[in-house]
Amino acid sequence: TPKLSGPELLCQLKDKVEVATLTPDLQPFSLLPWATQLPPQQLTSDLGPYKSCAVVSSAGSLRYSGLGKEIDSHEAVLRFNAAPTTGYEKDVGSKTTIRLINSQVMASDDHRFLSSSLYSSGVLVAWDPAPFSADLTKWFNRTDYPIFAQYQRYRRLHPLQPFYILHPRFEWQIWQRIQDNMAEPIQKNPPSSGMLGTVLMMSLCEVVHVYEFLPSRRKTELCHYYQRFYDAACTLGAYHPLLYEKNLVKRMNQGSDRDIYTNGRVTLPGFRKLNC
Ligand code: NCC
Repeated sequence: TPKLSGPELLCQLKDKVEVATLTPDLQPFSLLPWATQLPPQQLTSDLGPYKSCAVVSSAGSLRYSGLGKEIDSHEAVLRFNAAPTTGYEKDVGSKTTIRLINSQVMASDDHRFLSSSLYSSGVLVAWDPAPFSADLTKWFNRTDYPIFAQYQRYRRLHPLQPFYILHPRFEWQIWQRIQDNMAEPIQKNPPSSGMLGTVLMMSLCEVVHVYEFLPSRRKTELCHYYQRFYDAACTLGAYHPLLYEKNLVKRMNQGSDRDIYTNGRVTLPGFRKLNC
């Protein structure tokens, strides 16, 4: 396979990946009473367009970064899973426009998803590692974690907070972009939340800044900026094809290598701004 340039990769991503969310009209959900809890419109028609956006990875290297002010200066900020802002404002800011969560966070007792105030600000977007086919009925019958039961409970407790579920097609379309641009076969697991969130924001924003997804000089084995837990696999990947995701993002980066090294910052154009 020929190695595509950064602009070619960006156009491929724009053309072949669609940020789709579940709507009440989709089968098998349309047959279930709770389908009316799903947002009637696509996320991309409800949110944005935003001028400048920040995607804040949860990496340990954000600790002592002092990037908080810069992150909050963006019009919209996306965070992941259980990543807090309280107590870490100096390094990660305090604004949360969108929180992207995996189904494990929704289902596990330690995260107290239904009761913690961590999840109550901004727009929630959830995803679950679906079977490769992205067939909705197959997925519905075999979700990785009980995403739908938890979704219904959360909606009943917080009926006014916008809450979307990503269509599994989205995760596998991105996976395919990663695979098609790598010489070797990659593991058939969906991309990390970091990669999904980055592409999500590219579809809503004119420009996207991703923080500490490509590690800076602060690179550390500390897994998350908010936890005393060390594991190099958090940065390099194990289940997720994280190293391949990072390789792709590095190739698409329009900022300088120095920006990565000193600030852990990558700059990506929004899809709307691209001339393909
Ligand atoms: O760790 P996690 O992700 O919540 O981090 C969010 C995204 O930030 C990027 N990251 C994180 C740490 C690090 N050192 N370097 C990074 O680049 C990654 O892009 C990551 O996706 C996930 O992708 O949803 C993940 O979730 C956790 C876990 O489920 C949640 O944190 C809740 O506890 C997964 N960990 C486990 O399953 C043990 C992780 O593999 C991926």
